[in-house]
Amino acid sequence: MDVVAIGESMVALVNEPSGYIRHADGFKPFVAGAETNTLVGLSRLGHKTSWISALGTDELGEFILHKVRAEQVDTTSVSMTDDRTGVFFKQISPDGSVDVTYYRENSAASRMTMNHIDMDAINRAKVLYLTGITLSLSAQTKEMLFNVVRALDEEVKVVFDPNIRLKMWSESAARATILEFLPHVDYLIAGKQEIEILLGHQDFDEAMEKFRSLGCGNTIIKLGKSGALYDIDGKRGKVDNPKQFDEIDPVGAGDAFAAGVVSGILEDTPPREMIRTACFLGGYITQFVGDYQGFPSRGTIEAMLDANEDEKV
Ligand code: KDG
Repeated sequence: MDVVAIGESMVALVNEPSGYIRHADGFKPFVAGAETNTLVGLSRLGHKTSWISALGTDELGEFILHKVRAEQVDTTSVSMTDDRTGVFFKQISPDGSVDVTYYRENSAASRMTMNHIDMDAINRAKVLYLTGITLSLSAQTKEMLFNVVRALDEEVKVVFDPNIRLKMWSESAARATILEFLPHVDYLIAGKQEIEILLGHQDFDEAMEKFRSLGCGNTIIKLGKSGALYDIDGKRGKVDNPKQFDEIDPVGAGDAFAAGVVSGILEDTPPREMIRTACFLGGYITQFVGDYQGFPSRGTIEAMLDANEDEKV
């Protein structure tokens, strides 16, 4: 396996027409989960991916399983349990902002423990992809994730996106837990607001130093429409977004960006090129409703990046 990820996926119900849910005529179901979004992207790029999670033995769980499997993500490590599958409503408000309402407390995934984890399978992968969402689900999933990274072989690279969801935990709880987790991380991918939450400032050079001193050797900081900064293998730089896209649904952008980074790690892509592709993917995906539905094929990415390079010449 190239990449294994552990995390919760839920059914997202998105109102139609878009706007306030109070005026909805119906809801369309989508699979949503930061880790599966990234795995689907990686799978569409041709990498071998596997997802570890728990779902309820219910129709929502089956819905998720069918969709994720259809994307060639291996689901043999997904446990079907007696708890419920999580669900949430996602409203794309008239001003374009996104509002989510979760119904995920005591969900099947929030009750995962080390009993759901096959460490041998994880240790055979090249990359383990994790997000802070799993640290925030419950005390039990937090303990599980710390145990996983402690039992991990050194050769497996941990890529981590804090994905701080303030509906899940407070800033102080997120800060304390994530800073404790970082020594186990090889590549941190964080947004600028997350740097502020973690360190109380947005001095990005200082942030990179700090993360390195904590034991996390590589940092990527996402700057939204302004591109991204990186400190990878001792090389630092800034990449502008190769293209600006018309945004319809921003959710999933960070997960597509992460797919670009993980794919670059797997293919040994030089840092600047890796981050340029990640920025492209993060922007591209926002043109489509749904977290991963619009994720492009490798051919589309290469053609658009090449065309863009030509325009600049
Ligand atoms: O990154 C997108 C995810 O945030 C979304 O799909 C839902 O996983 C989710 C969460 O926990 O918010």
